[in-house]
Formats: sequence, C-alpha cells, structure tokens
Amino acid sequence: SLFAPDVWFSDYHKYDQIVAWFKDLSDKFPDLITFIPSIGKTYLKKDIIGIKVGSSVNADTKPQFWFHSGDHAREWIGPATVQFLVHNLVTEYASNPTLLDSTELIIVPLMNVDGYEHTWSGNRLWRKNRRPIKKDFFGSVGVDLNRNWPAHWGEGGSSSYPFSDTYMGPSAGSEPEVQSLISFFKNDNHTRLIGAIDFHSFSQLILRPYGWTEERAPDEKHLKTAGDGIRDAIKRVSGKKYVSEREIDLYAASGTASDWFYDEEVQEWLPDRRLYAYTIELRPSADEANGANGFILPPDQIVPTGQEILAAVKYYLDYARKN
Ligand code: ING
Ligand code: ZN
Repeated sequence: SLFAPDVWFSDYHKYDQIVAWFKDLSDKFPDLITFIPSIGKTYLKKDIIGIKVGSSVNADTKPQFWFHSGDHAREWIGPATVQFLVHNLVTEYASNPTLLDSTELIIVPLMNVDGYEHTWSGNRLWRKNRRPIKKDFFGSVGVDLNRNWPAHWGEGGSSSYPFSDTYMGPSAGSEPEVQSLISFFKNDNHTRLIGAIDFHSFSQLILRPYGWTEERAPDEKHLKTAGDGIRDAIKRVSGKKYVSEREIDLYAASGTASDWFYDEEVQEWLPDRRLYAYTIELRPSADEANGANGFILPPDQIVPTGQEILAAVKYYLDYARKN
C-alpha cells in the first residue's frame, strides 16, 4: 500500500495524503503520537495539522522541542524529512526508548498548505502563501511566511513590495499561517521548550540566530557548538558537507521564525532559558544544484536526506538536553 514505508518514502506527496499518512501513523502508535487535526486554518481554509511525539514516561517534566517545516511551498524535501524523522523515531522506540522517554517533540510538518498545493497544480517554484494583496498592488499574491513573524519585523532583509518573493506582509504577523503557529505554540504548555528547528531547502546549511542583527546571540557559544556538532553528525552518516554559520553571515533576514523563537518569544518569556533555535537548509548543496533547480530534489534523495538529518537530530536533542 501507499503507506508502506518503502513506497511512501520513495516519492513526495500532496497535502491530503500527508494528513492521512500522519493520521494513520498516529493510529499505529497511539501511545507515542498525538495527532492534532487543526492548529488553525490557512487563507484558503485548509487545516494546518500538528503532531506531538513522546512517550508517557516523564510526560510532565521532560524537555520539549519544536520542529516546523513547509513555510516555503517549493521546498518539498522539508516536510518529507520531517515525516521521515517522525516515522523513524516512533518505529525505533521499541528497541531504543531513551529518546522519546526523555523528550517531547511538538511538530508542524507543513505550515504553508496553500502554497504547497499551488506547487503541485500551478507553479512548482512558488515560495510564499496564497493570500491576495490587493491594496495598491492589484494582482499580487502571497507573503513570505519566513519574513512575517513578529520578530524585528521589517528591519532588513525583507521586502515591502508585494510582488517580491521576500514580501514581509502588510504588518507583523499578518498572515493566518503565522498566527496559527503562534497561537498553537502559546496556547500549549511550552514552559519546557529548549529547542526549535525550522526546516528549509536548499544549500546544506545549519543556521543559527540572529538573522536581523550582527549582534551576538547571548548563547552564541553553545549555539555554535551544537550547530557544528549537527554538521559533523551529518558528515559521519552520509559524507555530505553542511556549513554551520550564523544567519546574518549568510544574509540578513528579519521577521523569521528562528529569531521569533529565539528572542521575541522565548528569551523574553523565559529570561534565563537557553534556546537551541536553528534554520536548517537541507539538500542539495549549492554546488550539486548547479544547472538543475535546487528546489526540485529527486525523490530518491528523501531517504538519504532523512537518514543524515535523523542522526543530526539525535545528536541535537542530546546536546540540548545536556547543555
Ligand atoms: N532560506 C532561508 C530564508 O528564509 C534564512 C534562510 C532563514 C536566512 C533565516 C536567514 C534567516 O530565506 C530559504 N531557502 O528559505
Ligand atoms: Zn525556505
């Protein structure tokens, strides 16, 4: 059947099938997965699903991590990798319970449902959401969901021009998809959060805050050590070279999810809590994309990308828990 792992992970899938797949997996592992049918709706009234993964051991005390993906519609490997992670973590639980006994994962596997659907039926290279921006710019559609978060919104590295692919939106947090993730996060009990990763593609980068300023993050030393460790864990599995660096050293960006988690929300709200916040850019590398379009990653890359990121995430969860 389609949901047999070797079949499922040999190709990318549309939104409806991804939802059905997560529902099926949560039915098969009811003690490990909580399936949340809707954390909120997109502009086109599609449900954004949420997943919680963890065993009942230490349920009220263990550290929490946040993962989300699919902010950018065309970056198909992100949601596919998150599916691979969840699948492997729950199927490995029987032989190695440590991980899900000691951490809880809060996951939004596909944030930009409307944009993602559009890449299947309209424009494969669409990035933003699908909300029409009428005012003075009739005909423009979409806001960059990784420039719209209320975290130094509009302070550089984003565009105020609605036709731009990095359009910040009319105001901070204006987009229903960003609002849905924020309210899901805030309404949930997240006082034990110690890490957050936003999965994108491509270029093979482990990016840490800040994106909006040259200022060093208060936890720069730890963020760099863990980021470099993620890079090394990947190399050990597949030999693939990822680069570990600060977001601002790649390029400036404001209103991003990782800065929101790192700063605007969590540091403010838990002043002495260190937060391991990253943006991870998956395969291919810029070199390998040469000629082809890097967003169109062949489906035979889903499993090897998943394997290297599974190892990276195991290292990351362990480091963050212990440091
Ligand atoms: N790249 C990210 C982007 O949103 C990024 C990279 C994230 C840079 C956060 C700085 C801060 O532009 C892709 N591929 O979307
Ligand atoms: Zn992206």
